[in-house]
Amino acid sequence: MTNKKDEQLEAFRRDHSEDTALTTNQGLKMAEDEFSLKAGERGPTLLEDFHFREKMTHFDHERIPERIVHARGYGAHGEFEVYEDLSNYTKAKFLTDTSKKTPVFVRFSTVQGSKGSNDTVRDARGFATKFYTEEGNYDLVGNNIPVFFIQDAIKFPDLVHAIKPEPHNEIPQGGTAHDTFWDFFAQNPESTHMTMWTMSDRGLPKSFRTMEGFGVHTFRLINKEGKSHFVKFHWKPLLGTHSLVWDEAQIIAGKNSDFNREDLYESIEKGDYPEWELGLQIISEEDEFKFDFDILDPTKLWPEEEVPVKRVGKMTLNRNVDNVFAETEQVAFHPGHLVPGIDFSNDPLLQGRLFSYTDTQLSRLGGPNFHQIPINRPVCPFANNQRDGMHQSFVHKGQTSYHKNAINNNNPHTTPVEEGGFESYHEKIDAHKVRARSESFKDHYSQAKLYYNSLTQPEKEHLRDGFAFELGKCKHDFVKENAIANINKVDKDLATQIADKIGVQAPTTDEEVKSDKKSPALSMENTIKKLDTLSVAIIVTASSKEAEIKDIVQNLSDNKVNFKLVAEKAMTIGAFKVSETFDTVHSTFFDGIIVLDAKVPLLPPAKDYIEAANRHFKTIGFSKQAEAAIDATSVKKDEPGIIEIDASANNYLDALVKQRHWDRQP
Ligand code: HDD
Repeated sequence: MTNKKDEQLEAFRRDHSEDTALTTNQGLKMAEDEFSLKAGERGPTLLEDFHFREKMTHFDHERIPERIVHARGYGAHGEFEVYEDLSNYTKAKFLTDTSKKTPVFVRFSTVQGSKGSNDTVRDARGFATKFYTEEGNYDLVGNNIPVFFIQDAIKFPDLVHAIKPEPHNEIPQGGTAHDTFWDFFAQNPESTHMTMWTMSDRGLPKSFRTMEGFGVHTFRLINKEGKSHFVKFHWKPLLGTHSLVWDEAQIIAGKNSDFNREDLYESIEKGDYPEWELGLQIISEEDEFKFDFDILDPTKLWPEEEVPVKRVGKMTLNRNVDNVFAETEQVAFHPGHLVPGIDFSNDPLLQGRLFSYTDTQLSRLGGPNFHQIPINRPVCPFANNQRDGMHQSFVHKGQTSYHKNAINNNNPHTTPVEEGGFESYHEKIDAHKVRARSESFKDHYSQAKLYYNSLTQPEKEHLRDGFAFELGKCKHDFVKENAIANINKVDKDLATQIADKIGVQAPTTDEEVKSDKKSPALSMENTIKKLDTLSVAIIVTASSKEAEIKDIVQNLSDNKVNFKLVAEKAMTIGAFKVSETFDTVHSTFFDGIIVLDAKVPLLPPAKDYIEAANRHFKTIGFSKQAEAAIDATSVKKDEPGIIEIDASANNYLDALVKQRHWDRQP
């Protein structure tokens, strides 16, 4: 695969695999790189050792500040193609020309934790996409949750101070199980809706590949005639939206803190390219006030049943980075990176973001020329009169660096709108300056209730347990009580169940939203379920038969199911090399397990494999001769998803595709 971005990056790649002399940064070939220059073999190091000083100075400055939020992230390159010409809505070329493949770079992230935190924490996930279009970079800087905690960007520092580890002890890392978050939640009820999402299974994505993405804000699409439509952007994963369960997420956090990034990296290396469809929800200007929520309020979603999602294109991630620091760490996203045909709405959260993203790069990437870092460069020409600054890497020729000028024929010049120059949407504004929240932004509970109503019973229970875990860890009873009082405004039964679990007074007042309204699209039970790239651990022993393994793995492969053979220790069984062991992987890493030998549970970690798979509602297969293995555990053979497999495991695949057997829930 090569595309314009790939070609551009090629000019910056350095490959030292060929015969390469080690030099200083000035190009001086060095004869020695192991020993500093000393006064005598056993003497002190000399100040004149420029090679030592240069090497050490560079090393001392290798780290840059991590992102203030979304510090832990992982990225990949890919392409986007639009299915149909959307020029009725927008003049953005990457959304109108179906023959174009637009290079993209995507960075997924957790929000709360630091760069070294765990992948499988309970949190929202960032989903930031940079489209390198021929009209400039367009960034869609979204999350895996369609709404946000706050309505006005001026509260972002407060939110982040509350959500991050507490300042006096820097605890907790990666989650929200602490007083300041729940104090914020109770005192700032606009955060209720998003918190319902983060406490639910949505806060525990199984894979970046099985996450939805949302632009969150309402944006505008503008067509050639200057007509505007309101739009919300969605990414719909073609593998469906799937999550971990909490116990599983916690085990994985200990056994593989890189679980999500490894999954993304390896699936791209294998050629199992992750894919998402771009979805648009469109509301015409005339319909702006037709809804029972304000479309400018970022704590509100547009129910898909009321405003359908039109799938307009596909993004495929097909190339891992060459260097994580150079690309993933230095990539700088900004919701204000626009192309003609897309514009902002007056969502006050979006408006404030437009300041913050450039500002943060100045300290993170060390100055105003971060757009020149290879990963950030547009693939189209870019020129203006901005000059100098830290890390300037261009040599601008000529006498002029101002607009307008006659000396250089007024170059670089502006471009008329008809020829592709950007102009902001001509929105009419007639208003008083105020610091205020619009009346239309004041309902914080109806959509929190809509979300809760839309979940299945197991999903509701997971949500309750999420609250109980995170809130239960607070030290102050009044913080817990205030939070329960806030949840009570969504659903009294939910608040009562959580209060019972965390040992505070159940609510006595009846303040909940009275509504049965549901949006089926919000439940992950209604997502796509397919076998593609699911993974299975086949647990074998030295007495397992090659022939038996062969039929099963053939069928799994034919159905695009990944598998690993796992045993007590590394071994070979006929043509099969078993390199994974109970030490190196765990059943939590797989979507299902198959047991092929009655002796398996006699091996202590293996019994845990089977029982963990059972309590995580996964599909467990066993061969006739391994029946006794299941009998030796607490797994009940007559429960859903516990399958005595036929010769090629077809019946196992029928169960595996369901992914979880919630009806096993106690
Ligand atoms: Fe933000 C990073 C997503 C509100 C200020 N944000 C950041 C990233 C994502 C989001 C995905 C990581 C980008 C990357 O991978 O480099 N942020 C969101 C979404 C929001 C949101 C979906 C609400 C709809 N953010 C938001 C507000 C502000 C910020 C209201 C401040 C006014 N966000 C930042 C930031 C970050 C950032 C501090 C940290 C690193 C960076 O920008 O580049 O400026």
